[in-house]
Amino acid sequence: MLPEETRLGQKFLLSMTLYLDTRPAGKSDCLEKSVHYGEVSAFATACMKEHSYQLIEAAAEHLAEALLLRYSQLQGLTLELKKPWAPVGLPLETVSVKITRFWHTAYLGLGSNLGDKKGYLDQAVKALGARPDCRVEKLSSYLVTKPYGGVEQDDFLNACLMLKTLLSPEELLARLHEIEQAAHRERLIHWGPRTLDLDILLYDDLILETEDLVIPHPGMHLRDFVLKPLREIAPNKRHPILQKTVAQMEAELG
Ligand code: PH2
Ligand code: MG
Ligand code: MG
Repeated sequence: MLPEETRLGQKFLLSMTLYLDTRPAGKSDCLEKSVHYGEVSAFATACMKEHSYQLIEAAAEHLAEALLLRYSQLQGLTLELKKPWAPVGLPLETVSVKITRFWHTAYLGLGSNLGDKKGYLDQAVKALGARPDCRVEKLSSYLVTKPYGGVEQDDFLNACLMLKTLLSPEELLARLHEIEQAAHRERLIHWGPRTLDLDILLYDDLILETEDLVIPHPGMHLRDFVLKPLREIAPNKRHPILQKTVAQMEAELG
């Protein structure tokens, strides 16, 4: 934050724990099946030298993301960034931040019942995969479904997808809203016709209730238009509260 800190540059001490499956490299004795720690160290050093930040929080966050994007075998990492001789006027050796960041798995529901329905779903899938922090891993077929919930309206086209993401649930929700807005989604009638609706169904095994976001999606186990496409891509995924698999929930709905 201090002008002379950015002008002179800073020394940092970096410590990392990388999480990946070491078994393939362990069995084959083949470096390509693991992550080269020398390369990682050089990459982290270059990344730290290339960028300048106000905060060690920002430096750590950016470095963690750069590493997770660069090394596809990494499932996650813990990174501690220590700054020696911080100008606090006390005999502190270091100040530091220590963060843990992982790839997460989210299941999303997609729906459209206005205009070019298939076009809107295609556009959403493309937009979700457009940034490096989200990867669409599986996509169900598109199913024509009858409107659920009592509002008289056109049939829906629904689908589900599996997403690998570095985004937090709140960030993912904001990203979904951006994509809905780009599809000219207008929130006129509650549960009424929409060009594009994107819902977070599941996020890892997380149970979350905030004012803006409830995970698992509270109605998912009651909706055929969610469970049918979801069963195509994740029949054995278990609902973290109901403790039932997607296939079980669908069978019980009848
Ligand atoms: N979405 C709703 C309300 N009703 N019905 C179907 N068939 N498909 C939907 O995606 C859907 C619905 C509110 O999001
Ligand atoms: Mg919905
Ligand atoms: Mg919605």
